[in-house]
Amino acid sequence: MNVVTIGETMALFTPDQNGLMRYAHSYSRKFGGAESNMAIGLARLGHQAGWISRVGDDELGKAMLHFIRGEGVNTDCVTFDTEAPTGLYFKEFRKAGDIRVQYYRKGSAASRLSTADLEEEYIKQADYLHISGITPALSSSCRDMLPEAVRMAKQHGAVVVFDPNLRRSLWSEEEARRTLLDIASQADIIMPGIDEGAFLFGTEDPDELGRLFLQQGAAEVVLKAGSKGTYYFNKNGSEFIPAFDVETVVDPVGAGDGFAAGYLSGLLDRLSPGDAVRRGNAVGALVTQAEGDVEGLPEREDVEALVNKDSGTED
Ligand code: KDG
Repeated sequence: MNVVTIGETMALFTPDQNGLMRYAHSYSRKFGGAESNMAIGLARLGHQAGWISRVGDDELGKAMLHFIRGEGVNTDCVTFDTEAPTGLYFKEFRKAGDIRVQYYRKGSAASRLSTADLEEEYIKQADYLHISGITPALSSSCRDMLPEAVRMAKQHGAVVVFDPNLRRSLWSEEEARRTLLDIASQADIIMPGIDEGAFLFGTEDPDELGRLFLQQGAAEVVLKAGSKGTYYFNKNGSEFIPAFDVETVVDPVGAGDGFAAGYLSGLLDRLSPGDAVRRGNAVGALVTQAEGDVEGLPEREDVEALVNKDSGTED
């Protein structure tokens, strides 16, 4: 397995018409969750990804598992929880550029994930363990689980990749800051957005943030500046890789997960850090071109076409 990830995926409902959701009568049902979005992105690029989670023992949980497995992600460590439902989330498109997310996930099956869900034999197969800052916000058992997953991964030589994915609605600022900084100190690669860096360290200056995250313990810092591009830092220096121009953004949700998939795909293919970031930027940009968290995740040839259009070559 190239990458193993852990986290909650929810059934995602999007009203079939734009505007205030209170007027919506019909919805499209999709699925979304930062970690499985990333895993699907990797699978679509031809890599082997595994996802650890719990889903409700209900129709949505079953459909979700079929969907994610059908996308080529290994789900051997996903279990059905008979005592809690699959979490839900709604994505309301009020008007262009105004998208709001509403969760119904408290007490969900995945919020009951705990160290008991971690199989060392499974995690041991991974070259990379990918975790996000959403998981510790779900419950105390989820919060306790992550350090144990990190321990298992490190013990077997896997690289720990952390995407802070700050979700303010899930916890208090103080708890979020403390926990995310703690996990950041255990990660080998950290992939925050500038806004998340600002939340954690009180500055939006990219160089300052790069320095602070390196100081915090990461060997590589990949700092996402949205439609501008991405900064990369390691102990040898830094580089800025501009974003790709895309047509109108249809749906930006999931672009960061696409970025993570593209970046990890680049590392797995042994690209230079700059080229891996470029691939991440390309995948992130393509995700924004389709509605849904995973529907825009590209196949390898689409990523290469975008990268090559801009630079002439990729590898
Ligand atoms: O990054 C996209 C995620 O925000 C979305 O899939 C839902 O996992 C999700 C979350 O917790 O917000």
